[in-house]
Amino acid sequence: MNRRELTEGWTVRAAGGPVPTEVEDLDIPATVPGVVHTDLLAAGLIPDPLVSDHEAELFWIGRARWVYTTTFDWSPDGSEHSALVCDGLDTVAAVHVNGVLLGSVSNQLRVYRFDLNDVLQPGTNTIRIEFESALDVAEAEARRLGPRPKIYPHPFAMIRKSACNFGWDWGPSVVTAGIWRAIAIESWSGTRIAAVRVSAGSDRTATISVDLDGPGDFTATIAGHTATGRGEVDISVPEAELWWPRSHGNQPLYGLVVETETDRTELRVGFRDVAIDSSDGAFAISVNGEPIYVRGANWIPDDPFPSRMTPARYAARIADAVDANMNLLRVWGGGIYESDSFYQQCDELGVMVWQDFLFACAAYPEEQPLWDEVAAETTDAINRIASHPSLVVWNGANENIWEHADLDWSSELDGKTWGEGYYLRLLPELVEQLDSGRPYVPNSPFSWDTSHAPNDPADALVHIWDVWNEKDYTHYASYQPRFVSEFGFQGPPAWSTLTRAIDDDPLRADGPVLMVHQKADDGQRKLADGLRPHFPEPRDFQDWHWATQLNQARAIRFAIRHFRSLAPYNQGAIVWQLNDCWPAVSWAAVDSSGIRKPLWFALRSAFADRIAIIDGDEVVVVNDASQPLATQLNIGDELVTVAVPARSSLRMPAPGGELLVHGPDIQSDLRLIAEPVDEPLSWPAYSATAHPTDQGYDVTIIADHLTVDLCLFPDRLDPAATVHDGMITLRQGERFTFHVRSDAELDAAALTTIPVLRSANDLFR
Ligand code: BMA
Repeated sequence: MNRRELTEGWTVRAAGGPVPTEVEDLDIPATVPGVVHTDLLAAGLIPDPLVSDHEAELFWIGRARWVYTTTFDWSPDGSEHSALVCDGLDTVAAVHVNGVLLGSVSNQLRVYRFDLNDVLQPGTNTIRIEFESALDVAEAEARRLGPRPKIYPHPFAMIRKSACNFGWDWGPSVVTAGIWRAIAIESWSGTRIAAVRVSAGSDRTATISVDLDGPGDFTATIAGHTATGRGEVDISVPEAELWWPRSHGNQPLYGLVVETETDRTELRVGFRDVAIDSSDGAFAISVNGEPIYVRGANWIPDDPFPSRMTPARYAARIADAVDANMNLLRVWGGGIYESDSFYQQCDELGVMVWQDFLFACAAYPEEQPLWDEVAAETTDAINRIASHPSLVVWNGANENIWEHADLDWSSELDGKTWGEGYYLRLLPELVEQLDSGRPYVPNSPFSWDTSHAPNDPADALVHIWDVWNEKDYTHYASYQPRFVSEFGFQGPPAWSTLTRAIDDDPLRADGPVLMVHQKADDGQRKLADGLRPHFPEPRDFQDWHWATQLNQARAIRFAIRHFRSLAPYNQGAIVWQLNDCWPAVSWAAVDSSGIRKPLWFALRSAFADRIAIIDGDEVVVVNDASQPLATQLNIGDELVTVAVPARSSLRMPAPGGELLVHGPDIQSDLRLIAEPVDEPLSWPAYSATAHPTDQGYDVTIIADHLTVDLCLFPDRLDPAATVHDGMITLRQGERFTFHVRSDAELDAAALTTIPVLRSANDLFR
C-alpha cells in the first residue's frame, strides 16, 4: 500500500451565495486539511472570527458555496488499484477528478473512498471538490422531513455534521466547509487491510478482527506471538502486563503488526477488561475487575476549526486533565470523533475515554438517507477507535432520551421519529457486531430501569443542571447520585484571554461584545444569582471577574466533595466542561488560551486521591489511592490519628461551627461559620512579597487572619506566565509561596497586589 497525502497546491474559491465583492473571483490559497474560515483568515480577507463581535458579520461564510481545487502529477506505478481517500469532508460536496464526478457526499463524520482505477491519467490530474452550504442543506432537510424539537436555533440534527458547529451555549456559530481531515491517494495490489479491531483482556488474549479488501489471509503479531487467518484470530501473550487507568496502575502497550502479502499496518494494544456494574441502579465502571471511581471531565472540540488541532495541543489539554487528577474524559456527542492522536495519548497516559456517538440535545430524524449515513459513520468510528484500550464506554447520545421524556417532545413530534431507533437498536447492534464486549449505554443521562425517569439520580447516570440554571450551588448537597455525568457552573475566562477578545469600552458585565461570548441562556443573570448568597455585589468589572471565577470554583469544589463523600454509592463525577473552543464565559476549567482558571485548581484538589470532606456533623476521609492512609488529621483543635484502607473512606464525628480539617498528604476542607456575605472575611488579611527566581518569581503570602481561596493571576502581567497553584486557604500565621513562571520582567509590586493577587477576603475590602 502506498499512500500519498494531497496537501499541496490547493486553492479555494467562492462559487455562489452571499459572497462580498472583495472575496468574489479570488483563488485563495487553501490549507488542507482545513476549512474556508481559516483560509480566509490566513489570506487576510476576514478578521478573526473568534474575536470581538465578528461572529455575526462572518455568518455569510456558512451560507456560501465553495470550490477546492488542486492538481497533482501521477504516473502508473504498476499497482492494481488506486483510490482517493477522504478522511473527512465538511460536509455536503461533489468530488471530481479530471472532470469525472466520483461521488456526492453529505456526512462530515464519514471516511470516503473513491475508486480511481479508470480516472487517473499519466501527467497532471485535477481534483475539484464543490461544497454546498451545509446550513442551507440542513434547512431544506428540515422542510422535507418536518421540523423536530431542538434546543438551539439551527436545524443541526438534519445533517450529519458536528452539531456544535452551528453554535452552542459555549461556542460560536461558524458553519464551516472544507477538507477538514486528510485526503490522499492510495495505490495497492493484492489484498488491502481495510480495518483492524482489537479487543484484549486480562486473560492476556487479544482478539484481532480484520476486514480485508481482497482474497487470502492476514498474519498478526504481538510481541513475537503470531496467528494467521481470515476474519478473526486470537493471540495469547501470557507475559503481558495489564493496562490500567492512571489512578490504578501503569499503561503497558504492545505493538501489533497486521500483514497481508501486500499490505501492513501497526497499532498498539493494551490488555484489560472493562465492565459496568449496573446492579441496584449502580453505574460502576470496573477495569480488570477493580471498581474505578471516575474523576472526569466532559471534553468539547478544543477549536471551532478542529483541523487546527495538533498532537501538541491535544497533549496540553490532556495534561490539563491528568494534572488535575482526572482519570476519564467524556468526548461529548455534540462534538466530533477526535483525531487518532487524542486516543493514542489517552492510551499512553491512562485516561479512560467515554465516547458519545454524535447526537446531542435534539430529536434526530430516522428517515433515509440519515439512517444509512448514521450506520456508515458509526461503522467508520468504531473501526477507527475501538482498538484503543483507553476506550471504556460507548454512549448513544447526549440528553436526547431525557429531553424526549422531560421536555415533552411527544406532542411536538406528533408521531415523527426522534432518534430512539438509533440509541436502542442501530448503535447497540453495531457495537455488538464490531466491538462486542465493550460497554454501551444508550444515553447520558440514563436509568437502567426504564420505569424510572431517565435523569433519576438514584439510577445510573444523572445530569445535574437545575443548580446552574435555577438553584444555589449548595443544592448539590441534596443529591444522592449514583453517577453524575454532567454538572457545571459558569465563570469568565482568564483576564488576558477576555481582554484580548472583548473590546467593550468600558468593559462591563453586560457589555455587548461580552454578551456575544456568553452564549448561555440568561447566563449573566445566573452568574449574579449564583453569587448573591455567597459574596457581596461586585463593586466593578474587575471584582465581577474575580468573584464569578471564584464562585465557579467554589461551586464545583462543593459538588465534588459532596459526590465523593457518597462513594462507593456514588461512583463518578464528570464535570462539565474541561476546555473551551473560544474566549467565552463558560463552564470550562481551562480557557481557550490554555490558561487554568481558579476552577482548575479547585478540581485538582477536589479530585486528589486523598481528601478530607466536612459533611454536616461528620468528617469523611476519602482515600482513593492504592496504598492505605495512616496520618494525623487536625480536626479543628484536635489531632486525630486516622487509618483508612486503600480505595475506601472513613467517617468520624465533626464538631460544629467554623472548622478547618487538614493534615499531611491530604486535601483539607474548611467550613466557615456562615456564608462570607453574612459573616464578612477579614480585610486586610495577609502580607505578600515577591522575589525573582531562575524561572520567574516567587510570591510569598503570610496570613494575619484566615485567608480564603488565594489565587494569583500572572497572566495579567504576561499572558504566557503561569502559576503552580491556586485556591489556597491559609490559617492565621500560615505562609504559602506561589511559583510563577515567566520569561518577561514583571512588576514585583503588581504581583503582590489586587488585581493580580486575590483572595475571597478582598471582596470585603
Ligand atoms: C448540557 C450539555 C451541553 C451543554 C451543557 C451546558 O446540556 O450536554 O449540551 O453545553 O449542558 O448547558
